[in-house]
Amino acid sequence: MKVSVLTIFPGFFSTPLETSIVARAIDGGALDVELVDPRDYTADAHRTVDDAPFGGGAGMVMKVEPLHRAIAERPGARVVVLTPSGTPLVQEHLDRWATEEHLLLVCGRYEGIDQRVADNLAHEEVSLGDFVLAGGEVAAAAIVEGVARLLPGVLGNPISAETESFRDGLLEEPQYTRPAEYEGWPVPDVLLSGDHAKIAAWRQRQREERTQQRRPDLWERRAKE
Ligand code: JD2
Repeated sequence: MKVSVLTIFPGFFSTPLETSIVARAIDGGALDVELVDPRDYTADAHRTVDDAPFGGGAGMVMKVEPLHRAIAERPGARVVVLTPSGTPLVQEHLDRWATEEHLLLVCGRYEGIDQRVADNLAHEEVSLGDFVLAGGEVAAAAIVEGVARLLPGVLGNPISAETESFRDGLLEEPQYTRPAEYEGWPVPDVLLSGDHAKIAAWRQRQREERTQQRRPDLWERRAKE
């Protein structure tokens, strides 16, 4: 699949695109990432992408024209605007976008993007969560990575509905590796017992306890059984 990222900071994506899973997805041909700078779609000598907000107020707003031109040049793409006012991002978004031929992520800066972009040019507005960033780039990088790992052939073995975290609405169990004791901090005895039924039961109990304690919202809506 192709992912186009509209950003005035294309350099922000250098390391994320050259690292680990995303780099492998690109090298293997499963993923093509195109960085698009809205400044290349401006018509004035200063390559202006922002302007003062109508109605007054602090800061600047991303202009509609450069974003419109950049989006219009990529017809057929699923257009997603990153904004703190969007629907909170969940795994189902990534599952769906990983099946698209072309995803277009629109990153704002300043105080945000002229609302006419989302209202007339985009399919959805999403947020990374209830905290404030300085722009959409971190969210776009998170989406690229989350989608890349779902593409066929990118991970060693396919992600199954049974094993993937969040699919059944429970958090993952804790993981440990050698040494069995470090600085007096032991690995839970059960994991060294070799009793696979007992280990599976312990892991399930850990997942349930963690979810109840940390994510009461998930616990109430978990997949029962
Ligand atoms: C963004 C800004 C509005 C204050 C474009 C922030 C985000 N989970 C998330 N938190 N913040 C963002 C985000 C996304 C895009 C922009 N800003 C700065 N906008 C009020 C600060 C500008 C996501 N996704």
